Amino acid sequence: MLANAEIVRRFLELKHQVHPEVVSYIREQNDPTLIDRMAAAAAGTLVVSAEHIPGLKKVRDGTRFLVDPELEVIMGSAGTTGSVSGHEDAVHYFRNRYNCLSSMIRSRMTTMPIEALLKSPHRYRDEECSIIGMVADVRTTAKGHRLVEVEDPTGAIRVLFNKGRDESFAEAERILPDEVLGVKGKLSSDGGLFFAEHLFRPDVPINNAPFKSDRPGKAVLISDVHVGSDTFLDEAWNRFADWLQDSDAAYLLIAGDLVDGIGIYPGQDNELTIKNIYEQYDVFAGMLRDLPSRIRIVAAPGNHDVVRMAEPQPAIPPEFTAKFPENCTLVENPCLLNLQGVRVLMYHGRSIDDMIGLIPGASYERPGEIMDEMLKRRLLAAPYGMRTPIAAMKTDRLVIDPLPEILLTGHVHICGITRYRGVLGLNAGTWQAQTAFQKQMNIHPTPARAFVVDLQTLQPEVIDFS
Ligand code: D5M
Ligand code: FE
Ligand code: ZN
Repeated sequence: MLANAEIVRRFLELKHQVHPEVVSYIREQNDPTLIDRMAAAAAGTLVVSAEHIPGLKKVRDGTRFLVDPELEVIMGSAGTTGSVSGHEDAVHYFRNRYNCLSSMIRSRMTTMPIEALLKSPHRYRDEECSIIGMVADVRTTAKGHRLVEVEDPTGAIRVLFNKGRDESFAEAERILPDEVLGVKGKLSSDGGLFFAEHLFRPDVPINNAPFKSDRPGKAVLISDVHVGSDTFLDEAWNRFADWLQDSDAAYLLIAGDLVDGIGIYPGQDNELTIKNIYEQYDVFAGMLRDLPSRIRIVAAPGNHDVVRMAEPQPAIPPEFTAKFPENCTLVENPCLLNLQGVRVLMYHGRSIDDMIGLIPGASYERPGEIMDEMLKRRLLAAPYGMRTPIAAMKTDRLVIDPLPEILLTGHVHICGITRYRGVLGLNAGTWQAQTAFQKQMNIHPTPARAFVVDLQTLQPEVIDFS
């Protein structure tokens, strides 16, 4: 198998730099002839990128239109999430996650059931083979290697990522509980351990081609309004509302934490200007009513809203939204929207807290990197049972499938932009100034900013109302 460094070196000899995603593609294909063919295709350009991969056509997945909707809720319309129940649903839930994500990996590699390795270890010893498993446990050994227990529906095996294997080890350090991985490697001579050589994630296909609307349309994307908090920035919001009056935006998406809520954290009472939850939603409703009625508004809940914490979170129920304007659609968290054919996956982003704690080098200052990690794993939230409560249902709504053109998150109150294999990731900041708690945690919000995305070009713009 070709190593990353070897691939890069051979391109350099041919006077080319090479994009990292091309390196991982060639490594996965394990076809050295690709290097010369691609270098030839890229003659005259310095950097070899995915567009030079022979025979690789940009593809879009799935049908865009049954009819020709302006706004369609593809997944997560109000009332679609079920109640949380028992142990059996957790089994269904993880099986569904495994099935969805393993099939994404299996389309790129030939794998065998873990059971086959366990049953005839002598047969597979010293032979390179591949498995796909969900991470049941992951830890760093005393010697600094990564030891991962992976499970498929047939069995479980311990996988060792040696810290000396530089390239796969950096990824191994980022393995999260309950993500699904493909691993290529060799069985130990006693059959008790699998030595990993390479790690594969479900990932976004390298030839993913985002859909662009064929007619004009702009969407404004925000999050974390926190109405009712004494740090809610009403003047900045008013400037935003004035700006919307004159803008040509057709959609306004709000990714949760619409209000500050009641009893969300200890001592919150002292930081509320509106201490009644109904009143908080009524004031928020009034703010939406003041926006142009031509704008289609979509609002989802976050962890400060009145619905259950466990994700998927239901839409805000009607008893709180009686005063909301008719142009506002209430949806669940997460939800998948279709705006003129452009798909937006909107997720509040609670799992970002968990991922920042688990991924070496991750920071609240750079939420875009976390969105890349979500896309690589094709999961909005990987670990089960940490700070992000997950409602185990028959299907895993936190799997990213189908791929959206835009992934919108919030929660961390810091703006971030990323573009990962054609998917635009936006973390939309907040309308709340730094709270005492955030000051204590050394979190520096970037408040009062809105993203505007042109649906014809998928180019984002940030507008600052602070
Ligand atoms: O979250 C706003 C920001 O504050 C987000 O970055 C997470 C952080 N936060 C919120 N609660 C906690 C706790 N309990 N521990 C650590 N960090 C936290 P919001 O959902 O708006 O409160
Ligand atoms: Fe928030
Ligand atoms: Zn939040």
